[in-house]
Amino acid sequence: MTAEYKVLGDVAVITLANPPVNGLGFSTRTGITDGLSKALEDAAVKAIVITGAGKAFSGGADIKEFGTPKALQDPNLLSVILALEASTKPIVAAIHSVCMGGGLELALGCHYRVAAPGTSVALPEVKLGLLPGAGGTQRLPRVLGVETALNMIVSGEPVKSELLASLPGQKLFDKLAASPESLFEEAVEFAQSVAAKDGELPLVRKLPCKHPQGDAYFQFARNMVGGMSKNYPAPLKCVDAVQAATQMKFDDGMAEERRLFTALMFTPESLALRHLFMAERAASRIPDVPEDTPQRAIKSVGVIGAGTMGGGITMNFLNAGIPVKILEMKQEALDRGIATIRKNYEAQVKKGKLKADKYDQRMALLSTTLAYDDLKDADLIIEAVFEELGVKEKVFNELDRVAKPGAILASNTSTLDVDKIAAFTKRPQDVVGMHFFSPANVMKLLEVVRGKETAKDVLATVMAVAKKIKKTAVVSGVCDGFIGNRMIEQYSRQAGFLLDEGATPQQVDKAVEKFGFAMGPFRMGDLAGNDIGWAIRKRRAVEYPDMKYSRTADKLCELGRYGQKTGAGWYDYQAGKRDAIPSELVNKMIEEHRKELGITPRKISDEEIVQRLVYALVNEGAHILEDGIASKSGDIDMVYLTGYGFPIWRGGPMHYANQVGLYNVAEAMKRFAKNPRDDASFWQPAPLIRKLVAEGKQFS
Ligand code: T1G
Repeated sequence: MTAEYKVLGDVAVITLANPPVNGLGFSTRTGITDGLSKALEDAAVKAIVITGAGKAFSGGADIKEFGTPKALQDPNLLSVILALEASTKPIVAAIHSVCMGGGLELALGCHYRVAAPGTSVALPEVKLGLLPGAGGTQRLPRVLGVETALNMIVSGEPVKSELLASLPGQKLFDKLAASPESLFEEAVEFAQSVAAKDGELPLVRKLPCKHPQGDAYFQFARNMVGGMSKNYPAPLKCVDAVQAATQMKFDDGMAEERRLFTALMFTPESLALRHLFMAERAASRIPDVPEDTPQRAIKSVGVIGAGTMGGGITMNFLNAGIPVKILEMKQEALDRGIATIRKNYEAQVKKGKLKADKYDQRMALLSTTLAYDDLKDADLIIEAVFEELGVKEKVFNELDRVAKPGAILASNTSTLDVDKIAAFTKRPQDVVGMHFFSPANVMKLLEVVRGKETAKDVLATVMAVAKKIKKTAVVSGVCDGFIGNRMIEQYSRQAGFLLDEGATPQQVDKAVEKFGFAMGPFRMGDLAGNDIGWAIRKRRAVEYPDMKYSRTADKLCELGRYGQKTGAGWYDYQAGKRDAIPSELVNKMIEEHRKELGITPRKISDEEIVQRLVYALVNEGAHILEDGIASKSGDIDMVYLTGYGFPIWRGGPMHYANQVGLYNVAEAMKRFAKNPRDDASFWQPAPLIRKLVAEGKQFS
């Protein structure tokens, strides 16, 4: 069992011991009820303390158990909490570090709660598309008040224990320990003090739960969360559950919470969010790199290039407290780069997102140079220079000359071959790709591109650095476009073919934005710059002459319509505005082009638009798995979610394909392959998809 029992004098101690975060899985729940029985049977025991070993009191129900029989196996969490409430001896929860979800619900079933300062307290179930399902919606309002509790439940965000303990009239914490170090001792003393008390033991369930404005408040709350909830139901159900706490007897409120929770458990949105919770953490695990691989110390970073990417990359490290030296060839380039970094920080200070002293601290970590030799002590050097192999060669020749042995040499390239770049040095084992996404200080995604000689400790180090700078790092092998850009290539091709066949840019964009993408392909092109895709297509036309494309995008660029930066792209824009206005000129150009191709435009459904764009991602993603470029389908989902605006409540392209059913996806692909205007060879379902369909399996 993963809960330990011991007796200290007249106090029994039950310690949750299920690393890493004391998830309340079956073995832990059994350990708690076993310990409780022993304590109740032991006459010498006058009081009980429940605490958590390691880095958490408890991170909640064991998410890994969800959907398995164990999750409901008795003693289930509800029955454990009822047993705590029914105890005839006082139970004190000694809470430290992390007290979340079912962990907080467990503590609310205790008679008393003593917390260490600095403890993160949350009911984050809504982030999993759920709501607290073990009494959190019924008990938390009783100890914190309806509004504070509802805010915590609907946001899922953690609040520090000392802030909650300071709220007037709060009954969540009976005592705030002086420090995390003294928590346990103070909790034991507190238990001894209440053991001596006569009278009924306090139960949260018996506290009143009302809101003075009643229904009017909850209507207001529904309006507030309505926006968040248009794509997934959980936030509004949270409001329903808390309102039930103010209108029903406790046990009826609990039954209502259970009904609402159970209904959410198997919604596609919750399945998607739980998949992503696991996929995000699994992405940091590289199959052939043991988790205990020693890492290189990264105490200082060099960045080459003070342009948009170099500046953004630099900010990530400054934000994490890591000193950065930026190298440029000319002083004015350095001055421009530093000015941009300052402007970004000053904007954050102005918005109240960054304290002025923190801004100063970060800028104090920044230095500049015009000489490669000044990078000789850097532990990690990242180049963000012009995307041209010849330029990279010069940079890496210099780095090979000046960098200290063991320094990690990283390229921010988004399309070039990392193996070729590594070959510009005598230390290919120290070379890796770190592909940041623009704006590099904002976008969470980092593609870590491993060359065939990249050392395992270099990978382990870069993955740890990524976590430190708050990036979602995904390892990619070396191929054209790595994972994300290789997939968006197929997505963009389909978008072009759809125009040739009869759709308009606004119809395609609206269809995918209704599906949930942050931005459709054409609005995205206008934002990022249509000339970027144009340059890539020109390069690819040489490398892959038989790759079929629609010519519309090229024709657009030949008109100089690169997008917002030229004031016109797929859409028209009014000066200084970013609102995309459907362009008569462009739609005429598309019609003319159809005539040149001899195509009679046809009406294309939104469903076909979404399927051709999303399944193009899925088919290419399957090839990426077959080629070993990505090691797991969850990695591909993380890339597309954090780098390309795939709707989070759909779990990523590969998870979405699983939910649609790979058989149905394959059948759609076969239909698209029959379309003479399309690319029949591309639409052959990838061998991996055919294999999974034949075996009745899914992407794992
Ligand atoms: N269950 C199982 N494993 C969990 C877990 C959980 N609740 N929380 C974390 N882990 C694993 C995680 O997968 C990873 O392991 C390792 O712990 C470290 O995680 C009935 C239904 C607690 C703040 O949503 O927010 O209770 O994958 O890298 O940065 O109402 O984990 O690497 O092997 O995130 O220090 C509600 C989710 C559950 C909390 C720690 N609870 N966890 O952050 O470490 S539903 C949550 C977190 C519930 C009840 C309902 C964070 C953390 P591995 P990590 P961290």
